[in-house]
Amino acid sequence: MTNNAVSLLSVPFGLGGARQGAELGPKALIEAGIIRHLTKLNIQVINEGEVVLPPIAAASELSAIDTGTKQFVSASTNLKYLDEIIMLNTATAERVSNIVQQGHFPLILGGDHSISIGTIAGIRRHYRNLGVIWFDAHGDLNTEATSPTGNIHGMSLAVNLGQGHPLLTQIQQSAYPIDPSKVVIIGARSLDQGEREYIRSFGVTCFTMHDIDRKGMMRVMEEALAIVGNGTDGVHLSFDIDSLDPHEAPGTGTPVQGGVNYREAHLALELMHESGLITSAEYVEVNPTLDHDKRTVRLANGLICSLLGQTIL
Ligand code: EXY
Ligand code: MN
Ligand code: MN
Ligand code: MN
Repeated sequence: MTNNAVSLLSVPFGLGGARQGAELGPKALIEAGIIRHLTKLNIQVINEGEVVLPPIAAASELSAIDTGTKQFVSASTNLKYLDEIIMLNTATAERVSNIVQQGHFPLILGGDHSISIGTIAGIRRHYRNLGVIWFDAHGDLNTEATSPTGNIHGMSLAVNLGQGHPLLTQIQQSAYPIDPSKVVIIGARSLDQGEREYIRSFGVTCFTMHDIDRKGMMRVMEEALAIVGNGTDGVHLSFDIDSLDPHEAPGTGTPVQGGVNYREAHLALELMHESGLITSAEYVEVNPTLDHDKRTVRLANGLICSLLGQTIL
């Protein structure tokens, strides 16, 4: 990564998740000093401000245009907050695309993981062969047909691979598709049946916690980076803080025990930095209302710094 300039974009949105609070993530990360920390690493940080959800009247208009008939699509589906998520991600894609256009490194602060529908849509307008590293306890590979909850943060990787509700997949219109064989999930330990089937049939690579236990994080990252670096022209990191163990990162809405530990996570991000492959990143699912001692916010800030070149010595 060139690291000349990092454009920091906040997406304070939490309606894609199961509980409130992820919308407070960006503010907490900034208050904990992320801009100061990155500046200390000699990185020029441009604070691009927030993506705000346009008024919902506009959302219903957009849905009406796209469907031709319906006023509110949410009424016709089990997907929660579909109108809001379409609006938010359409706006996010535009903002992220502009950042890439300017040649800056997009660093996006979420927000729940549904925001990656917009971030990756924006990035993909500029990369013909984008690789993706998806750090997560979950697969986020559900669709309307397989989701046990209707929460769209559990569907965002599927949407990015072209699967799911047409009003979500159309946000990527005019962008290059992502090849599932260039997508690597790391840290998974909670996969629904439909997600397992998707991983097998579409050739997504998934390093589960079992693989991390057996091979160690070092080897997992070497294999992951070899996959996403092969024949791609950019690699996006989508980092869900719930990939970490809840002891290390309690401040998240869908914690799953048995996760990545503090040093494994730092090692992974240090290796991503060393690889020079990462061209954009987002950090999502930090929920400050569940983070009573600010442990998760501090850890997330440290993990951003590791990705962008901070070393111990
Ligand atoms: N698989 C479950 C669902 O689809 O509802 C849980 C998804 C949680 C998604 C989190 C953010 O990564
Ligand atoms: Mn996720
Ligand atoms: Mn997750
Ligand atoms: Mn989780």
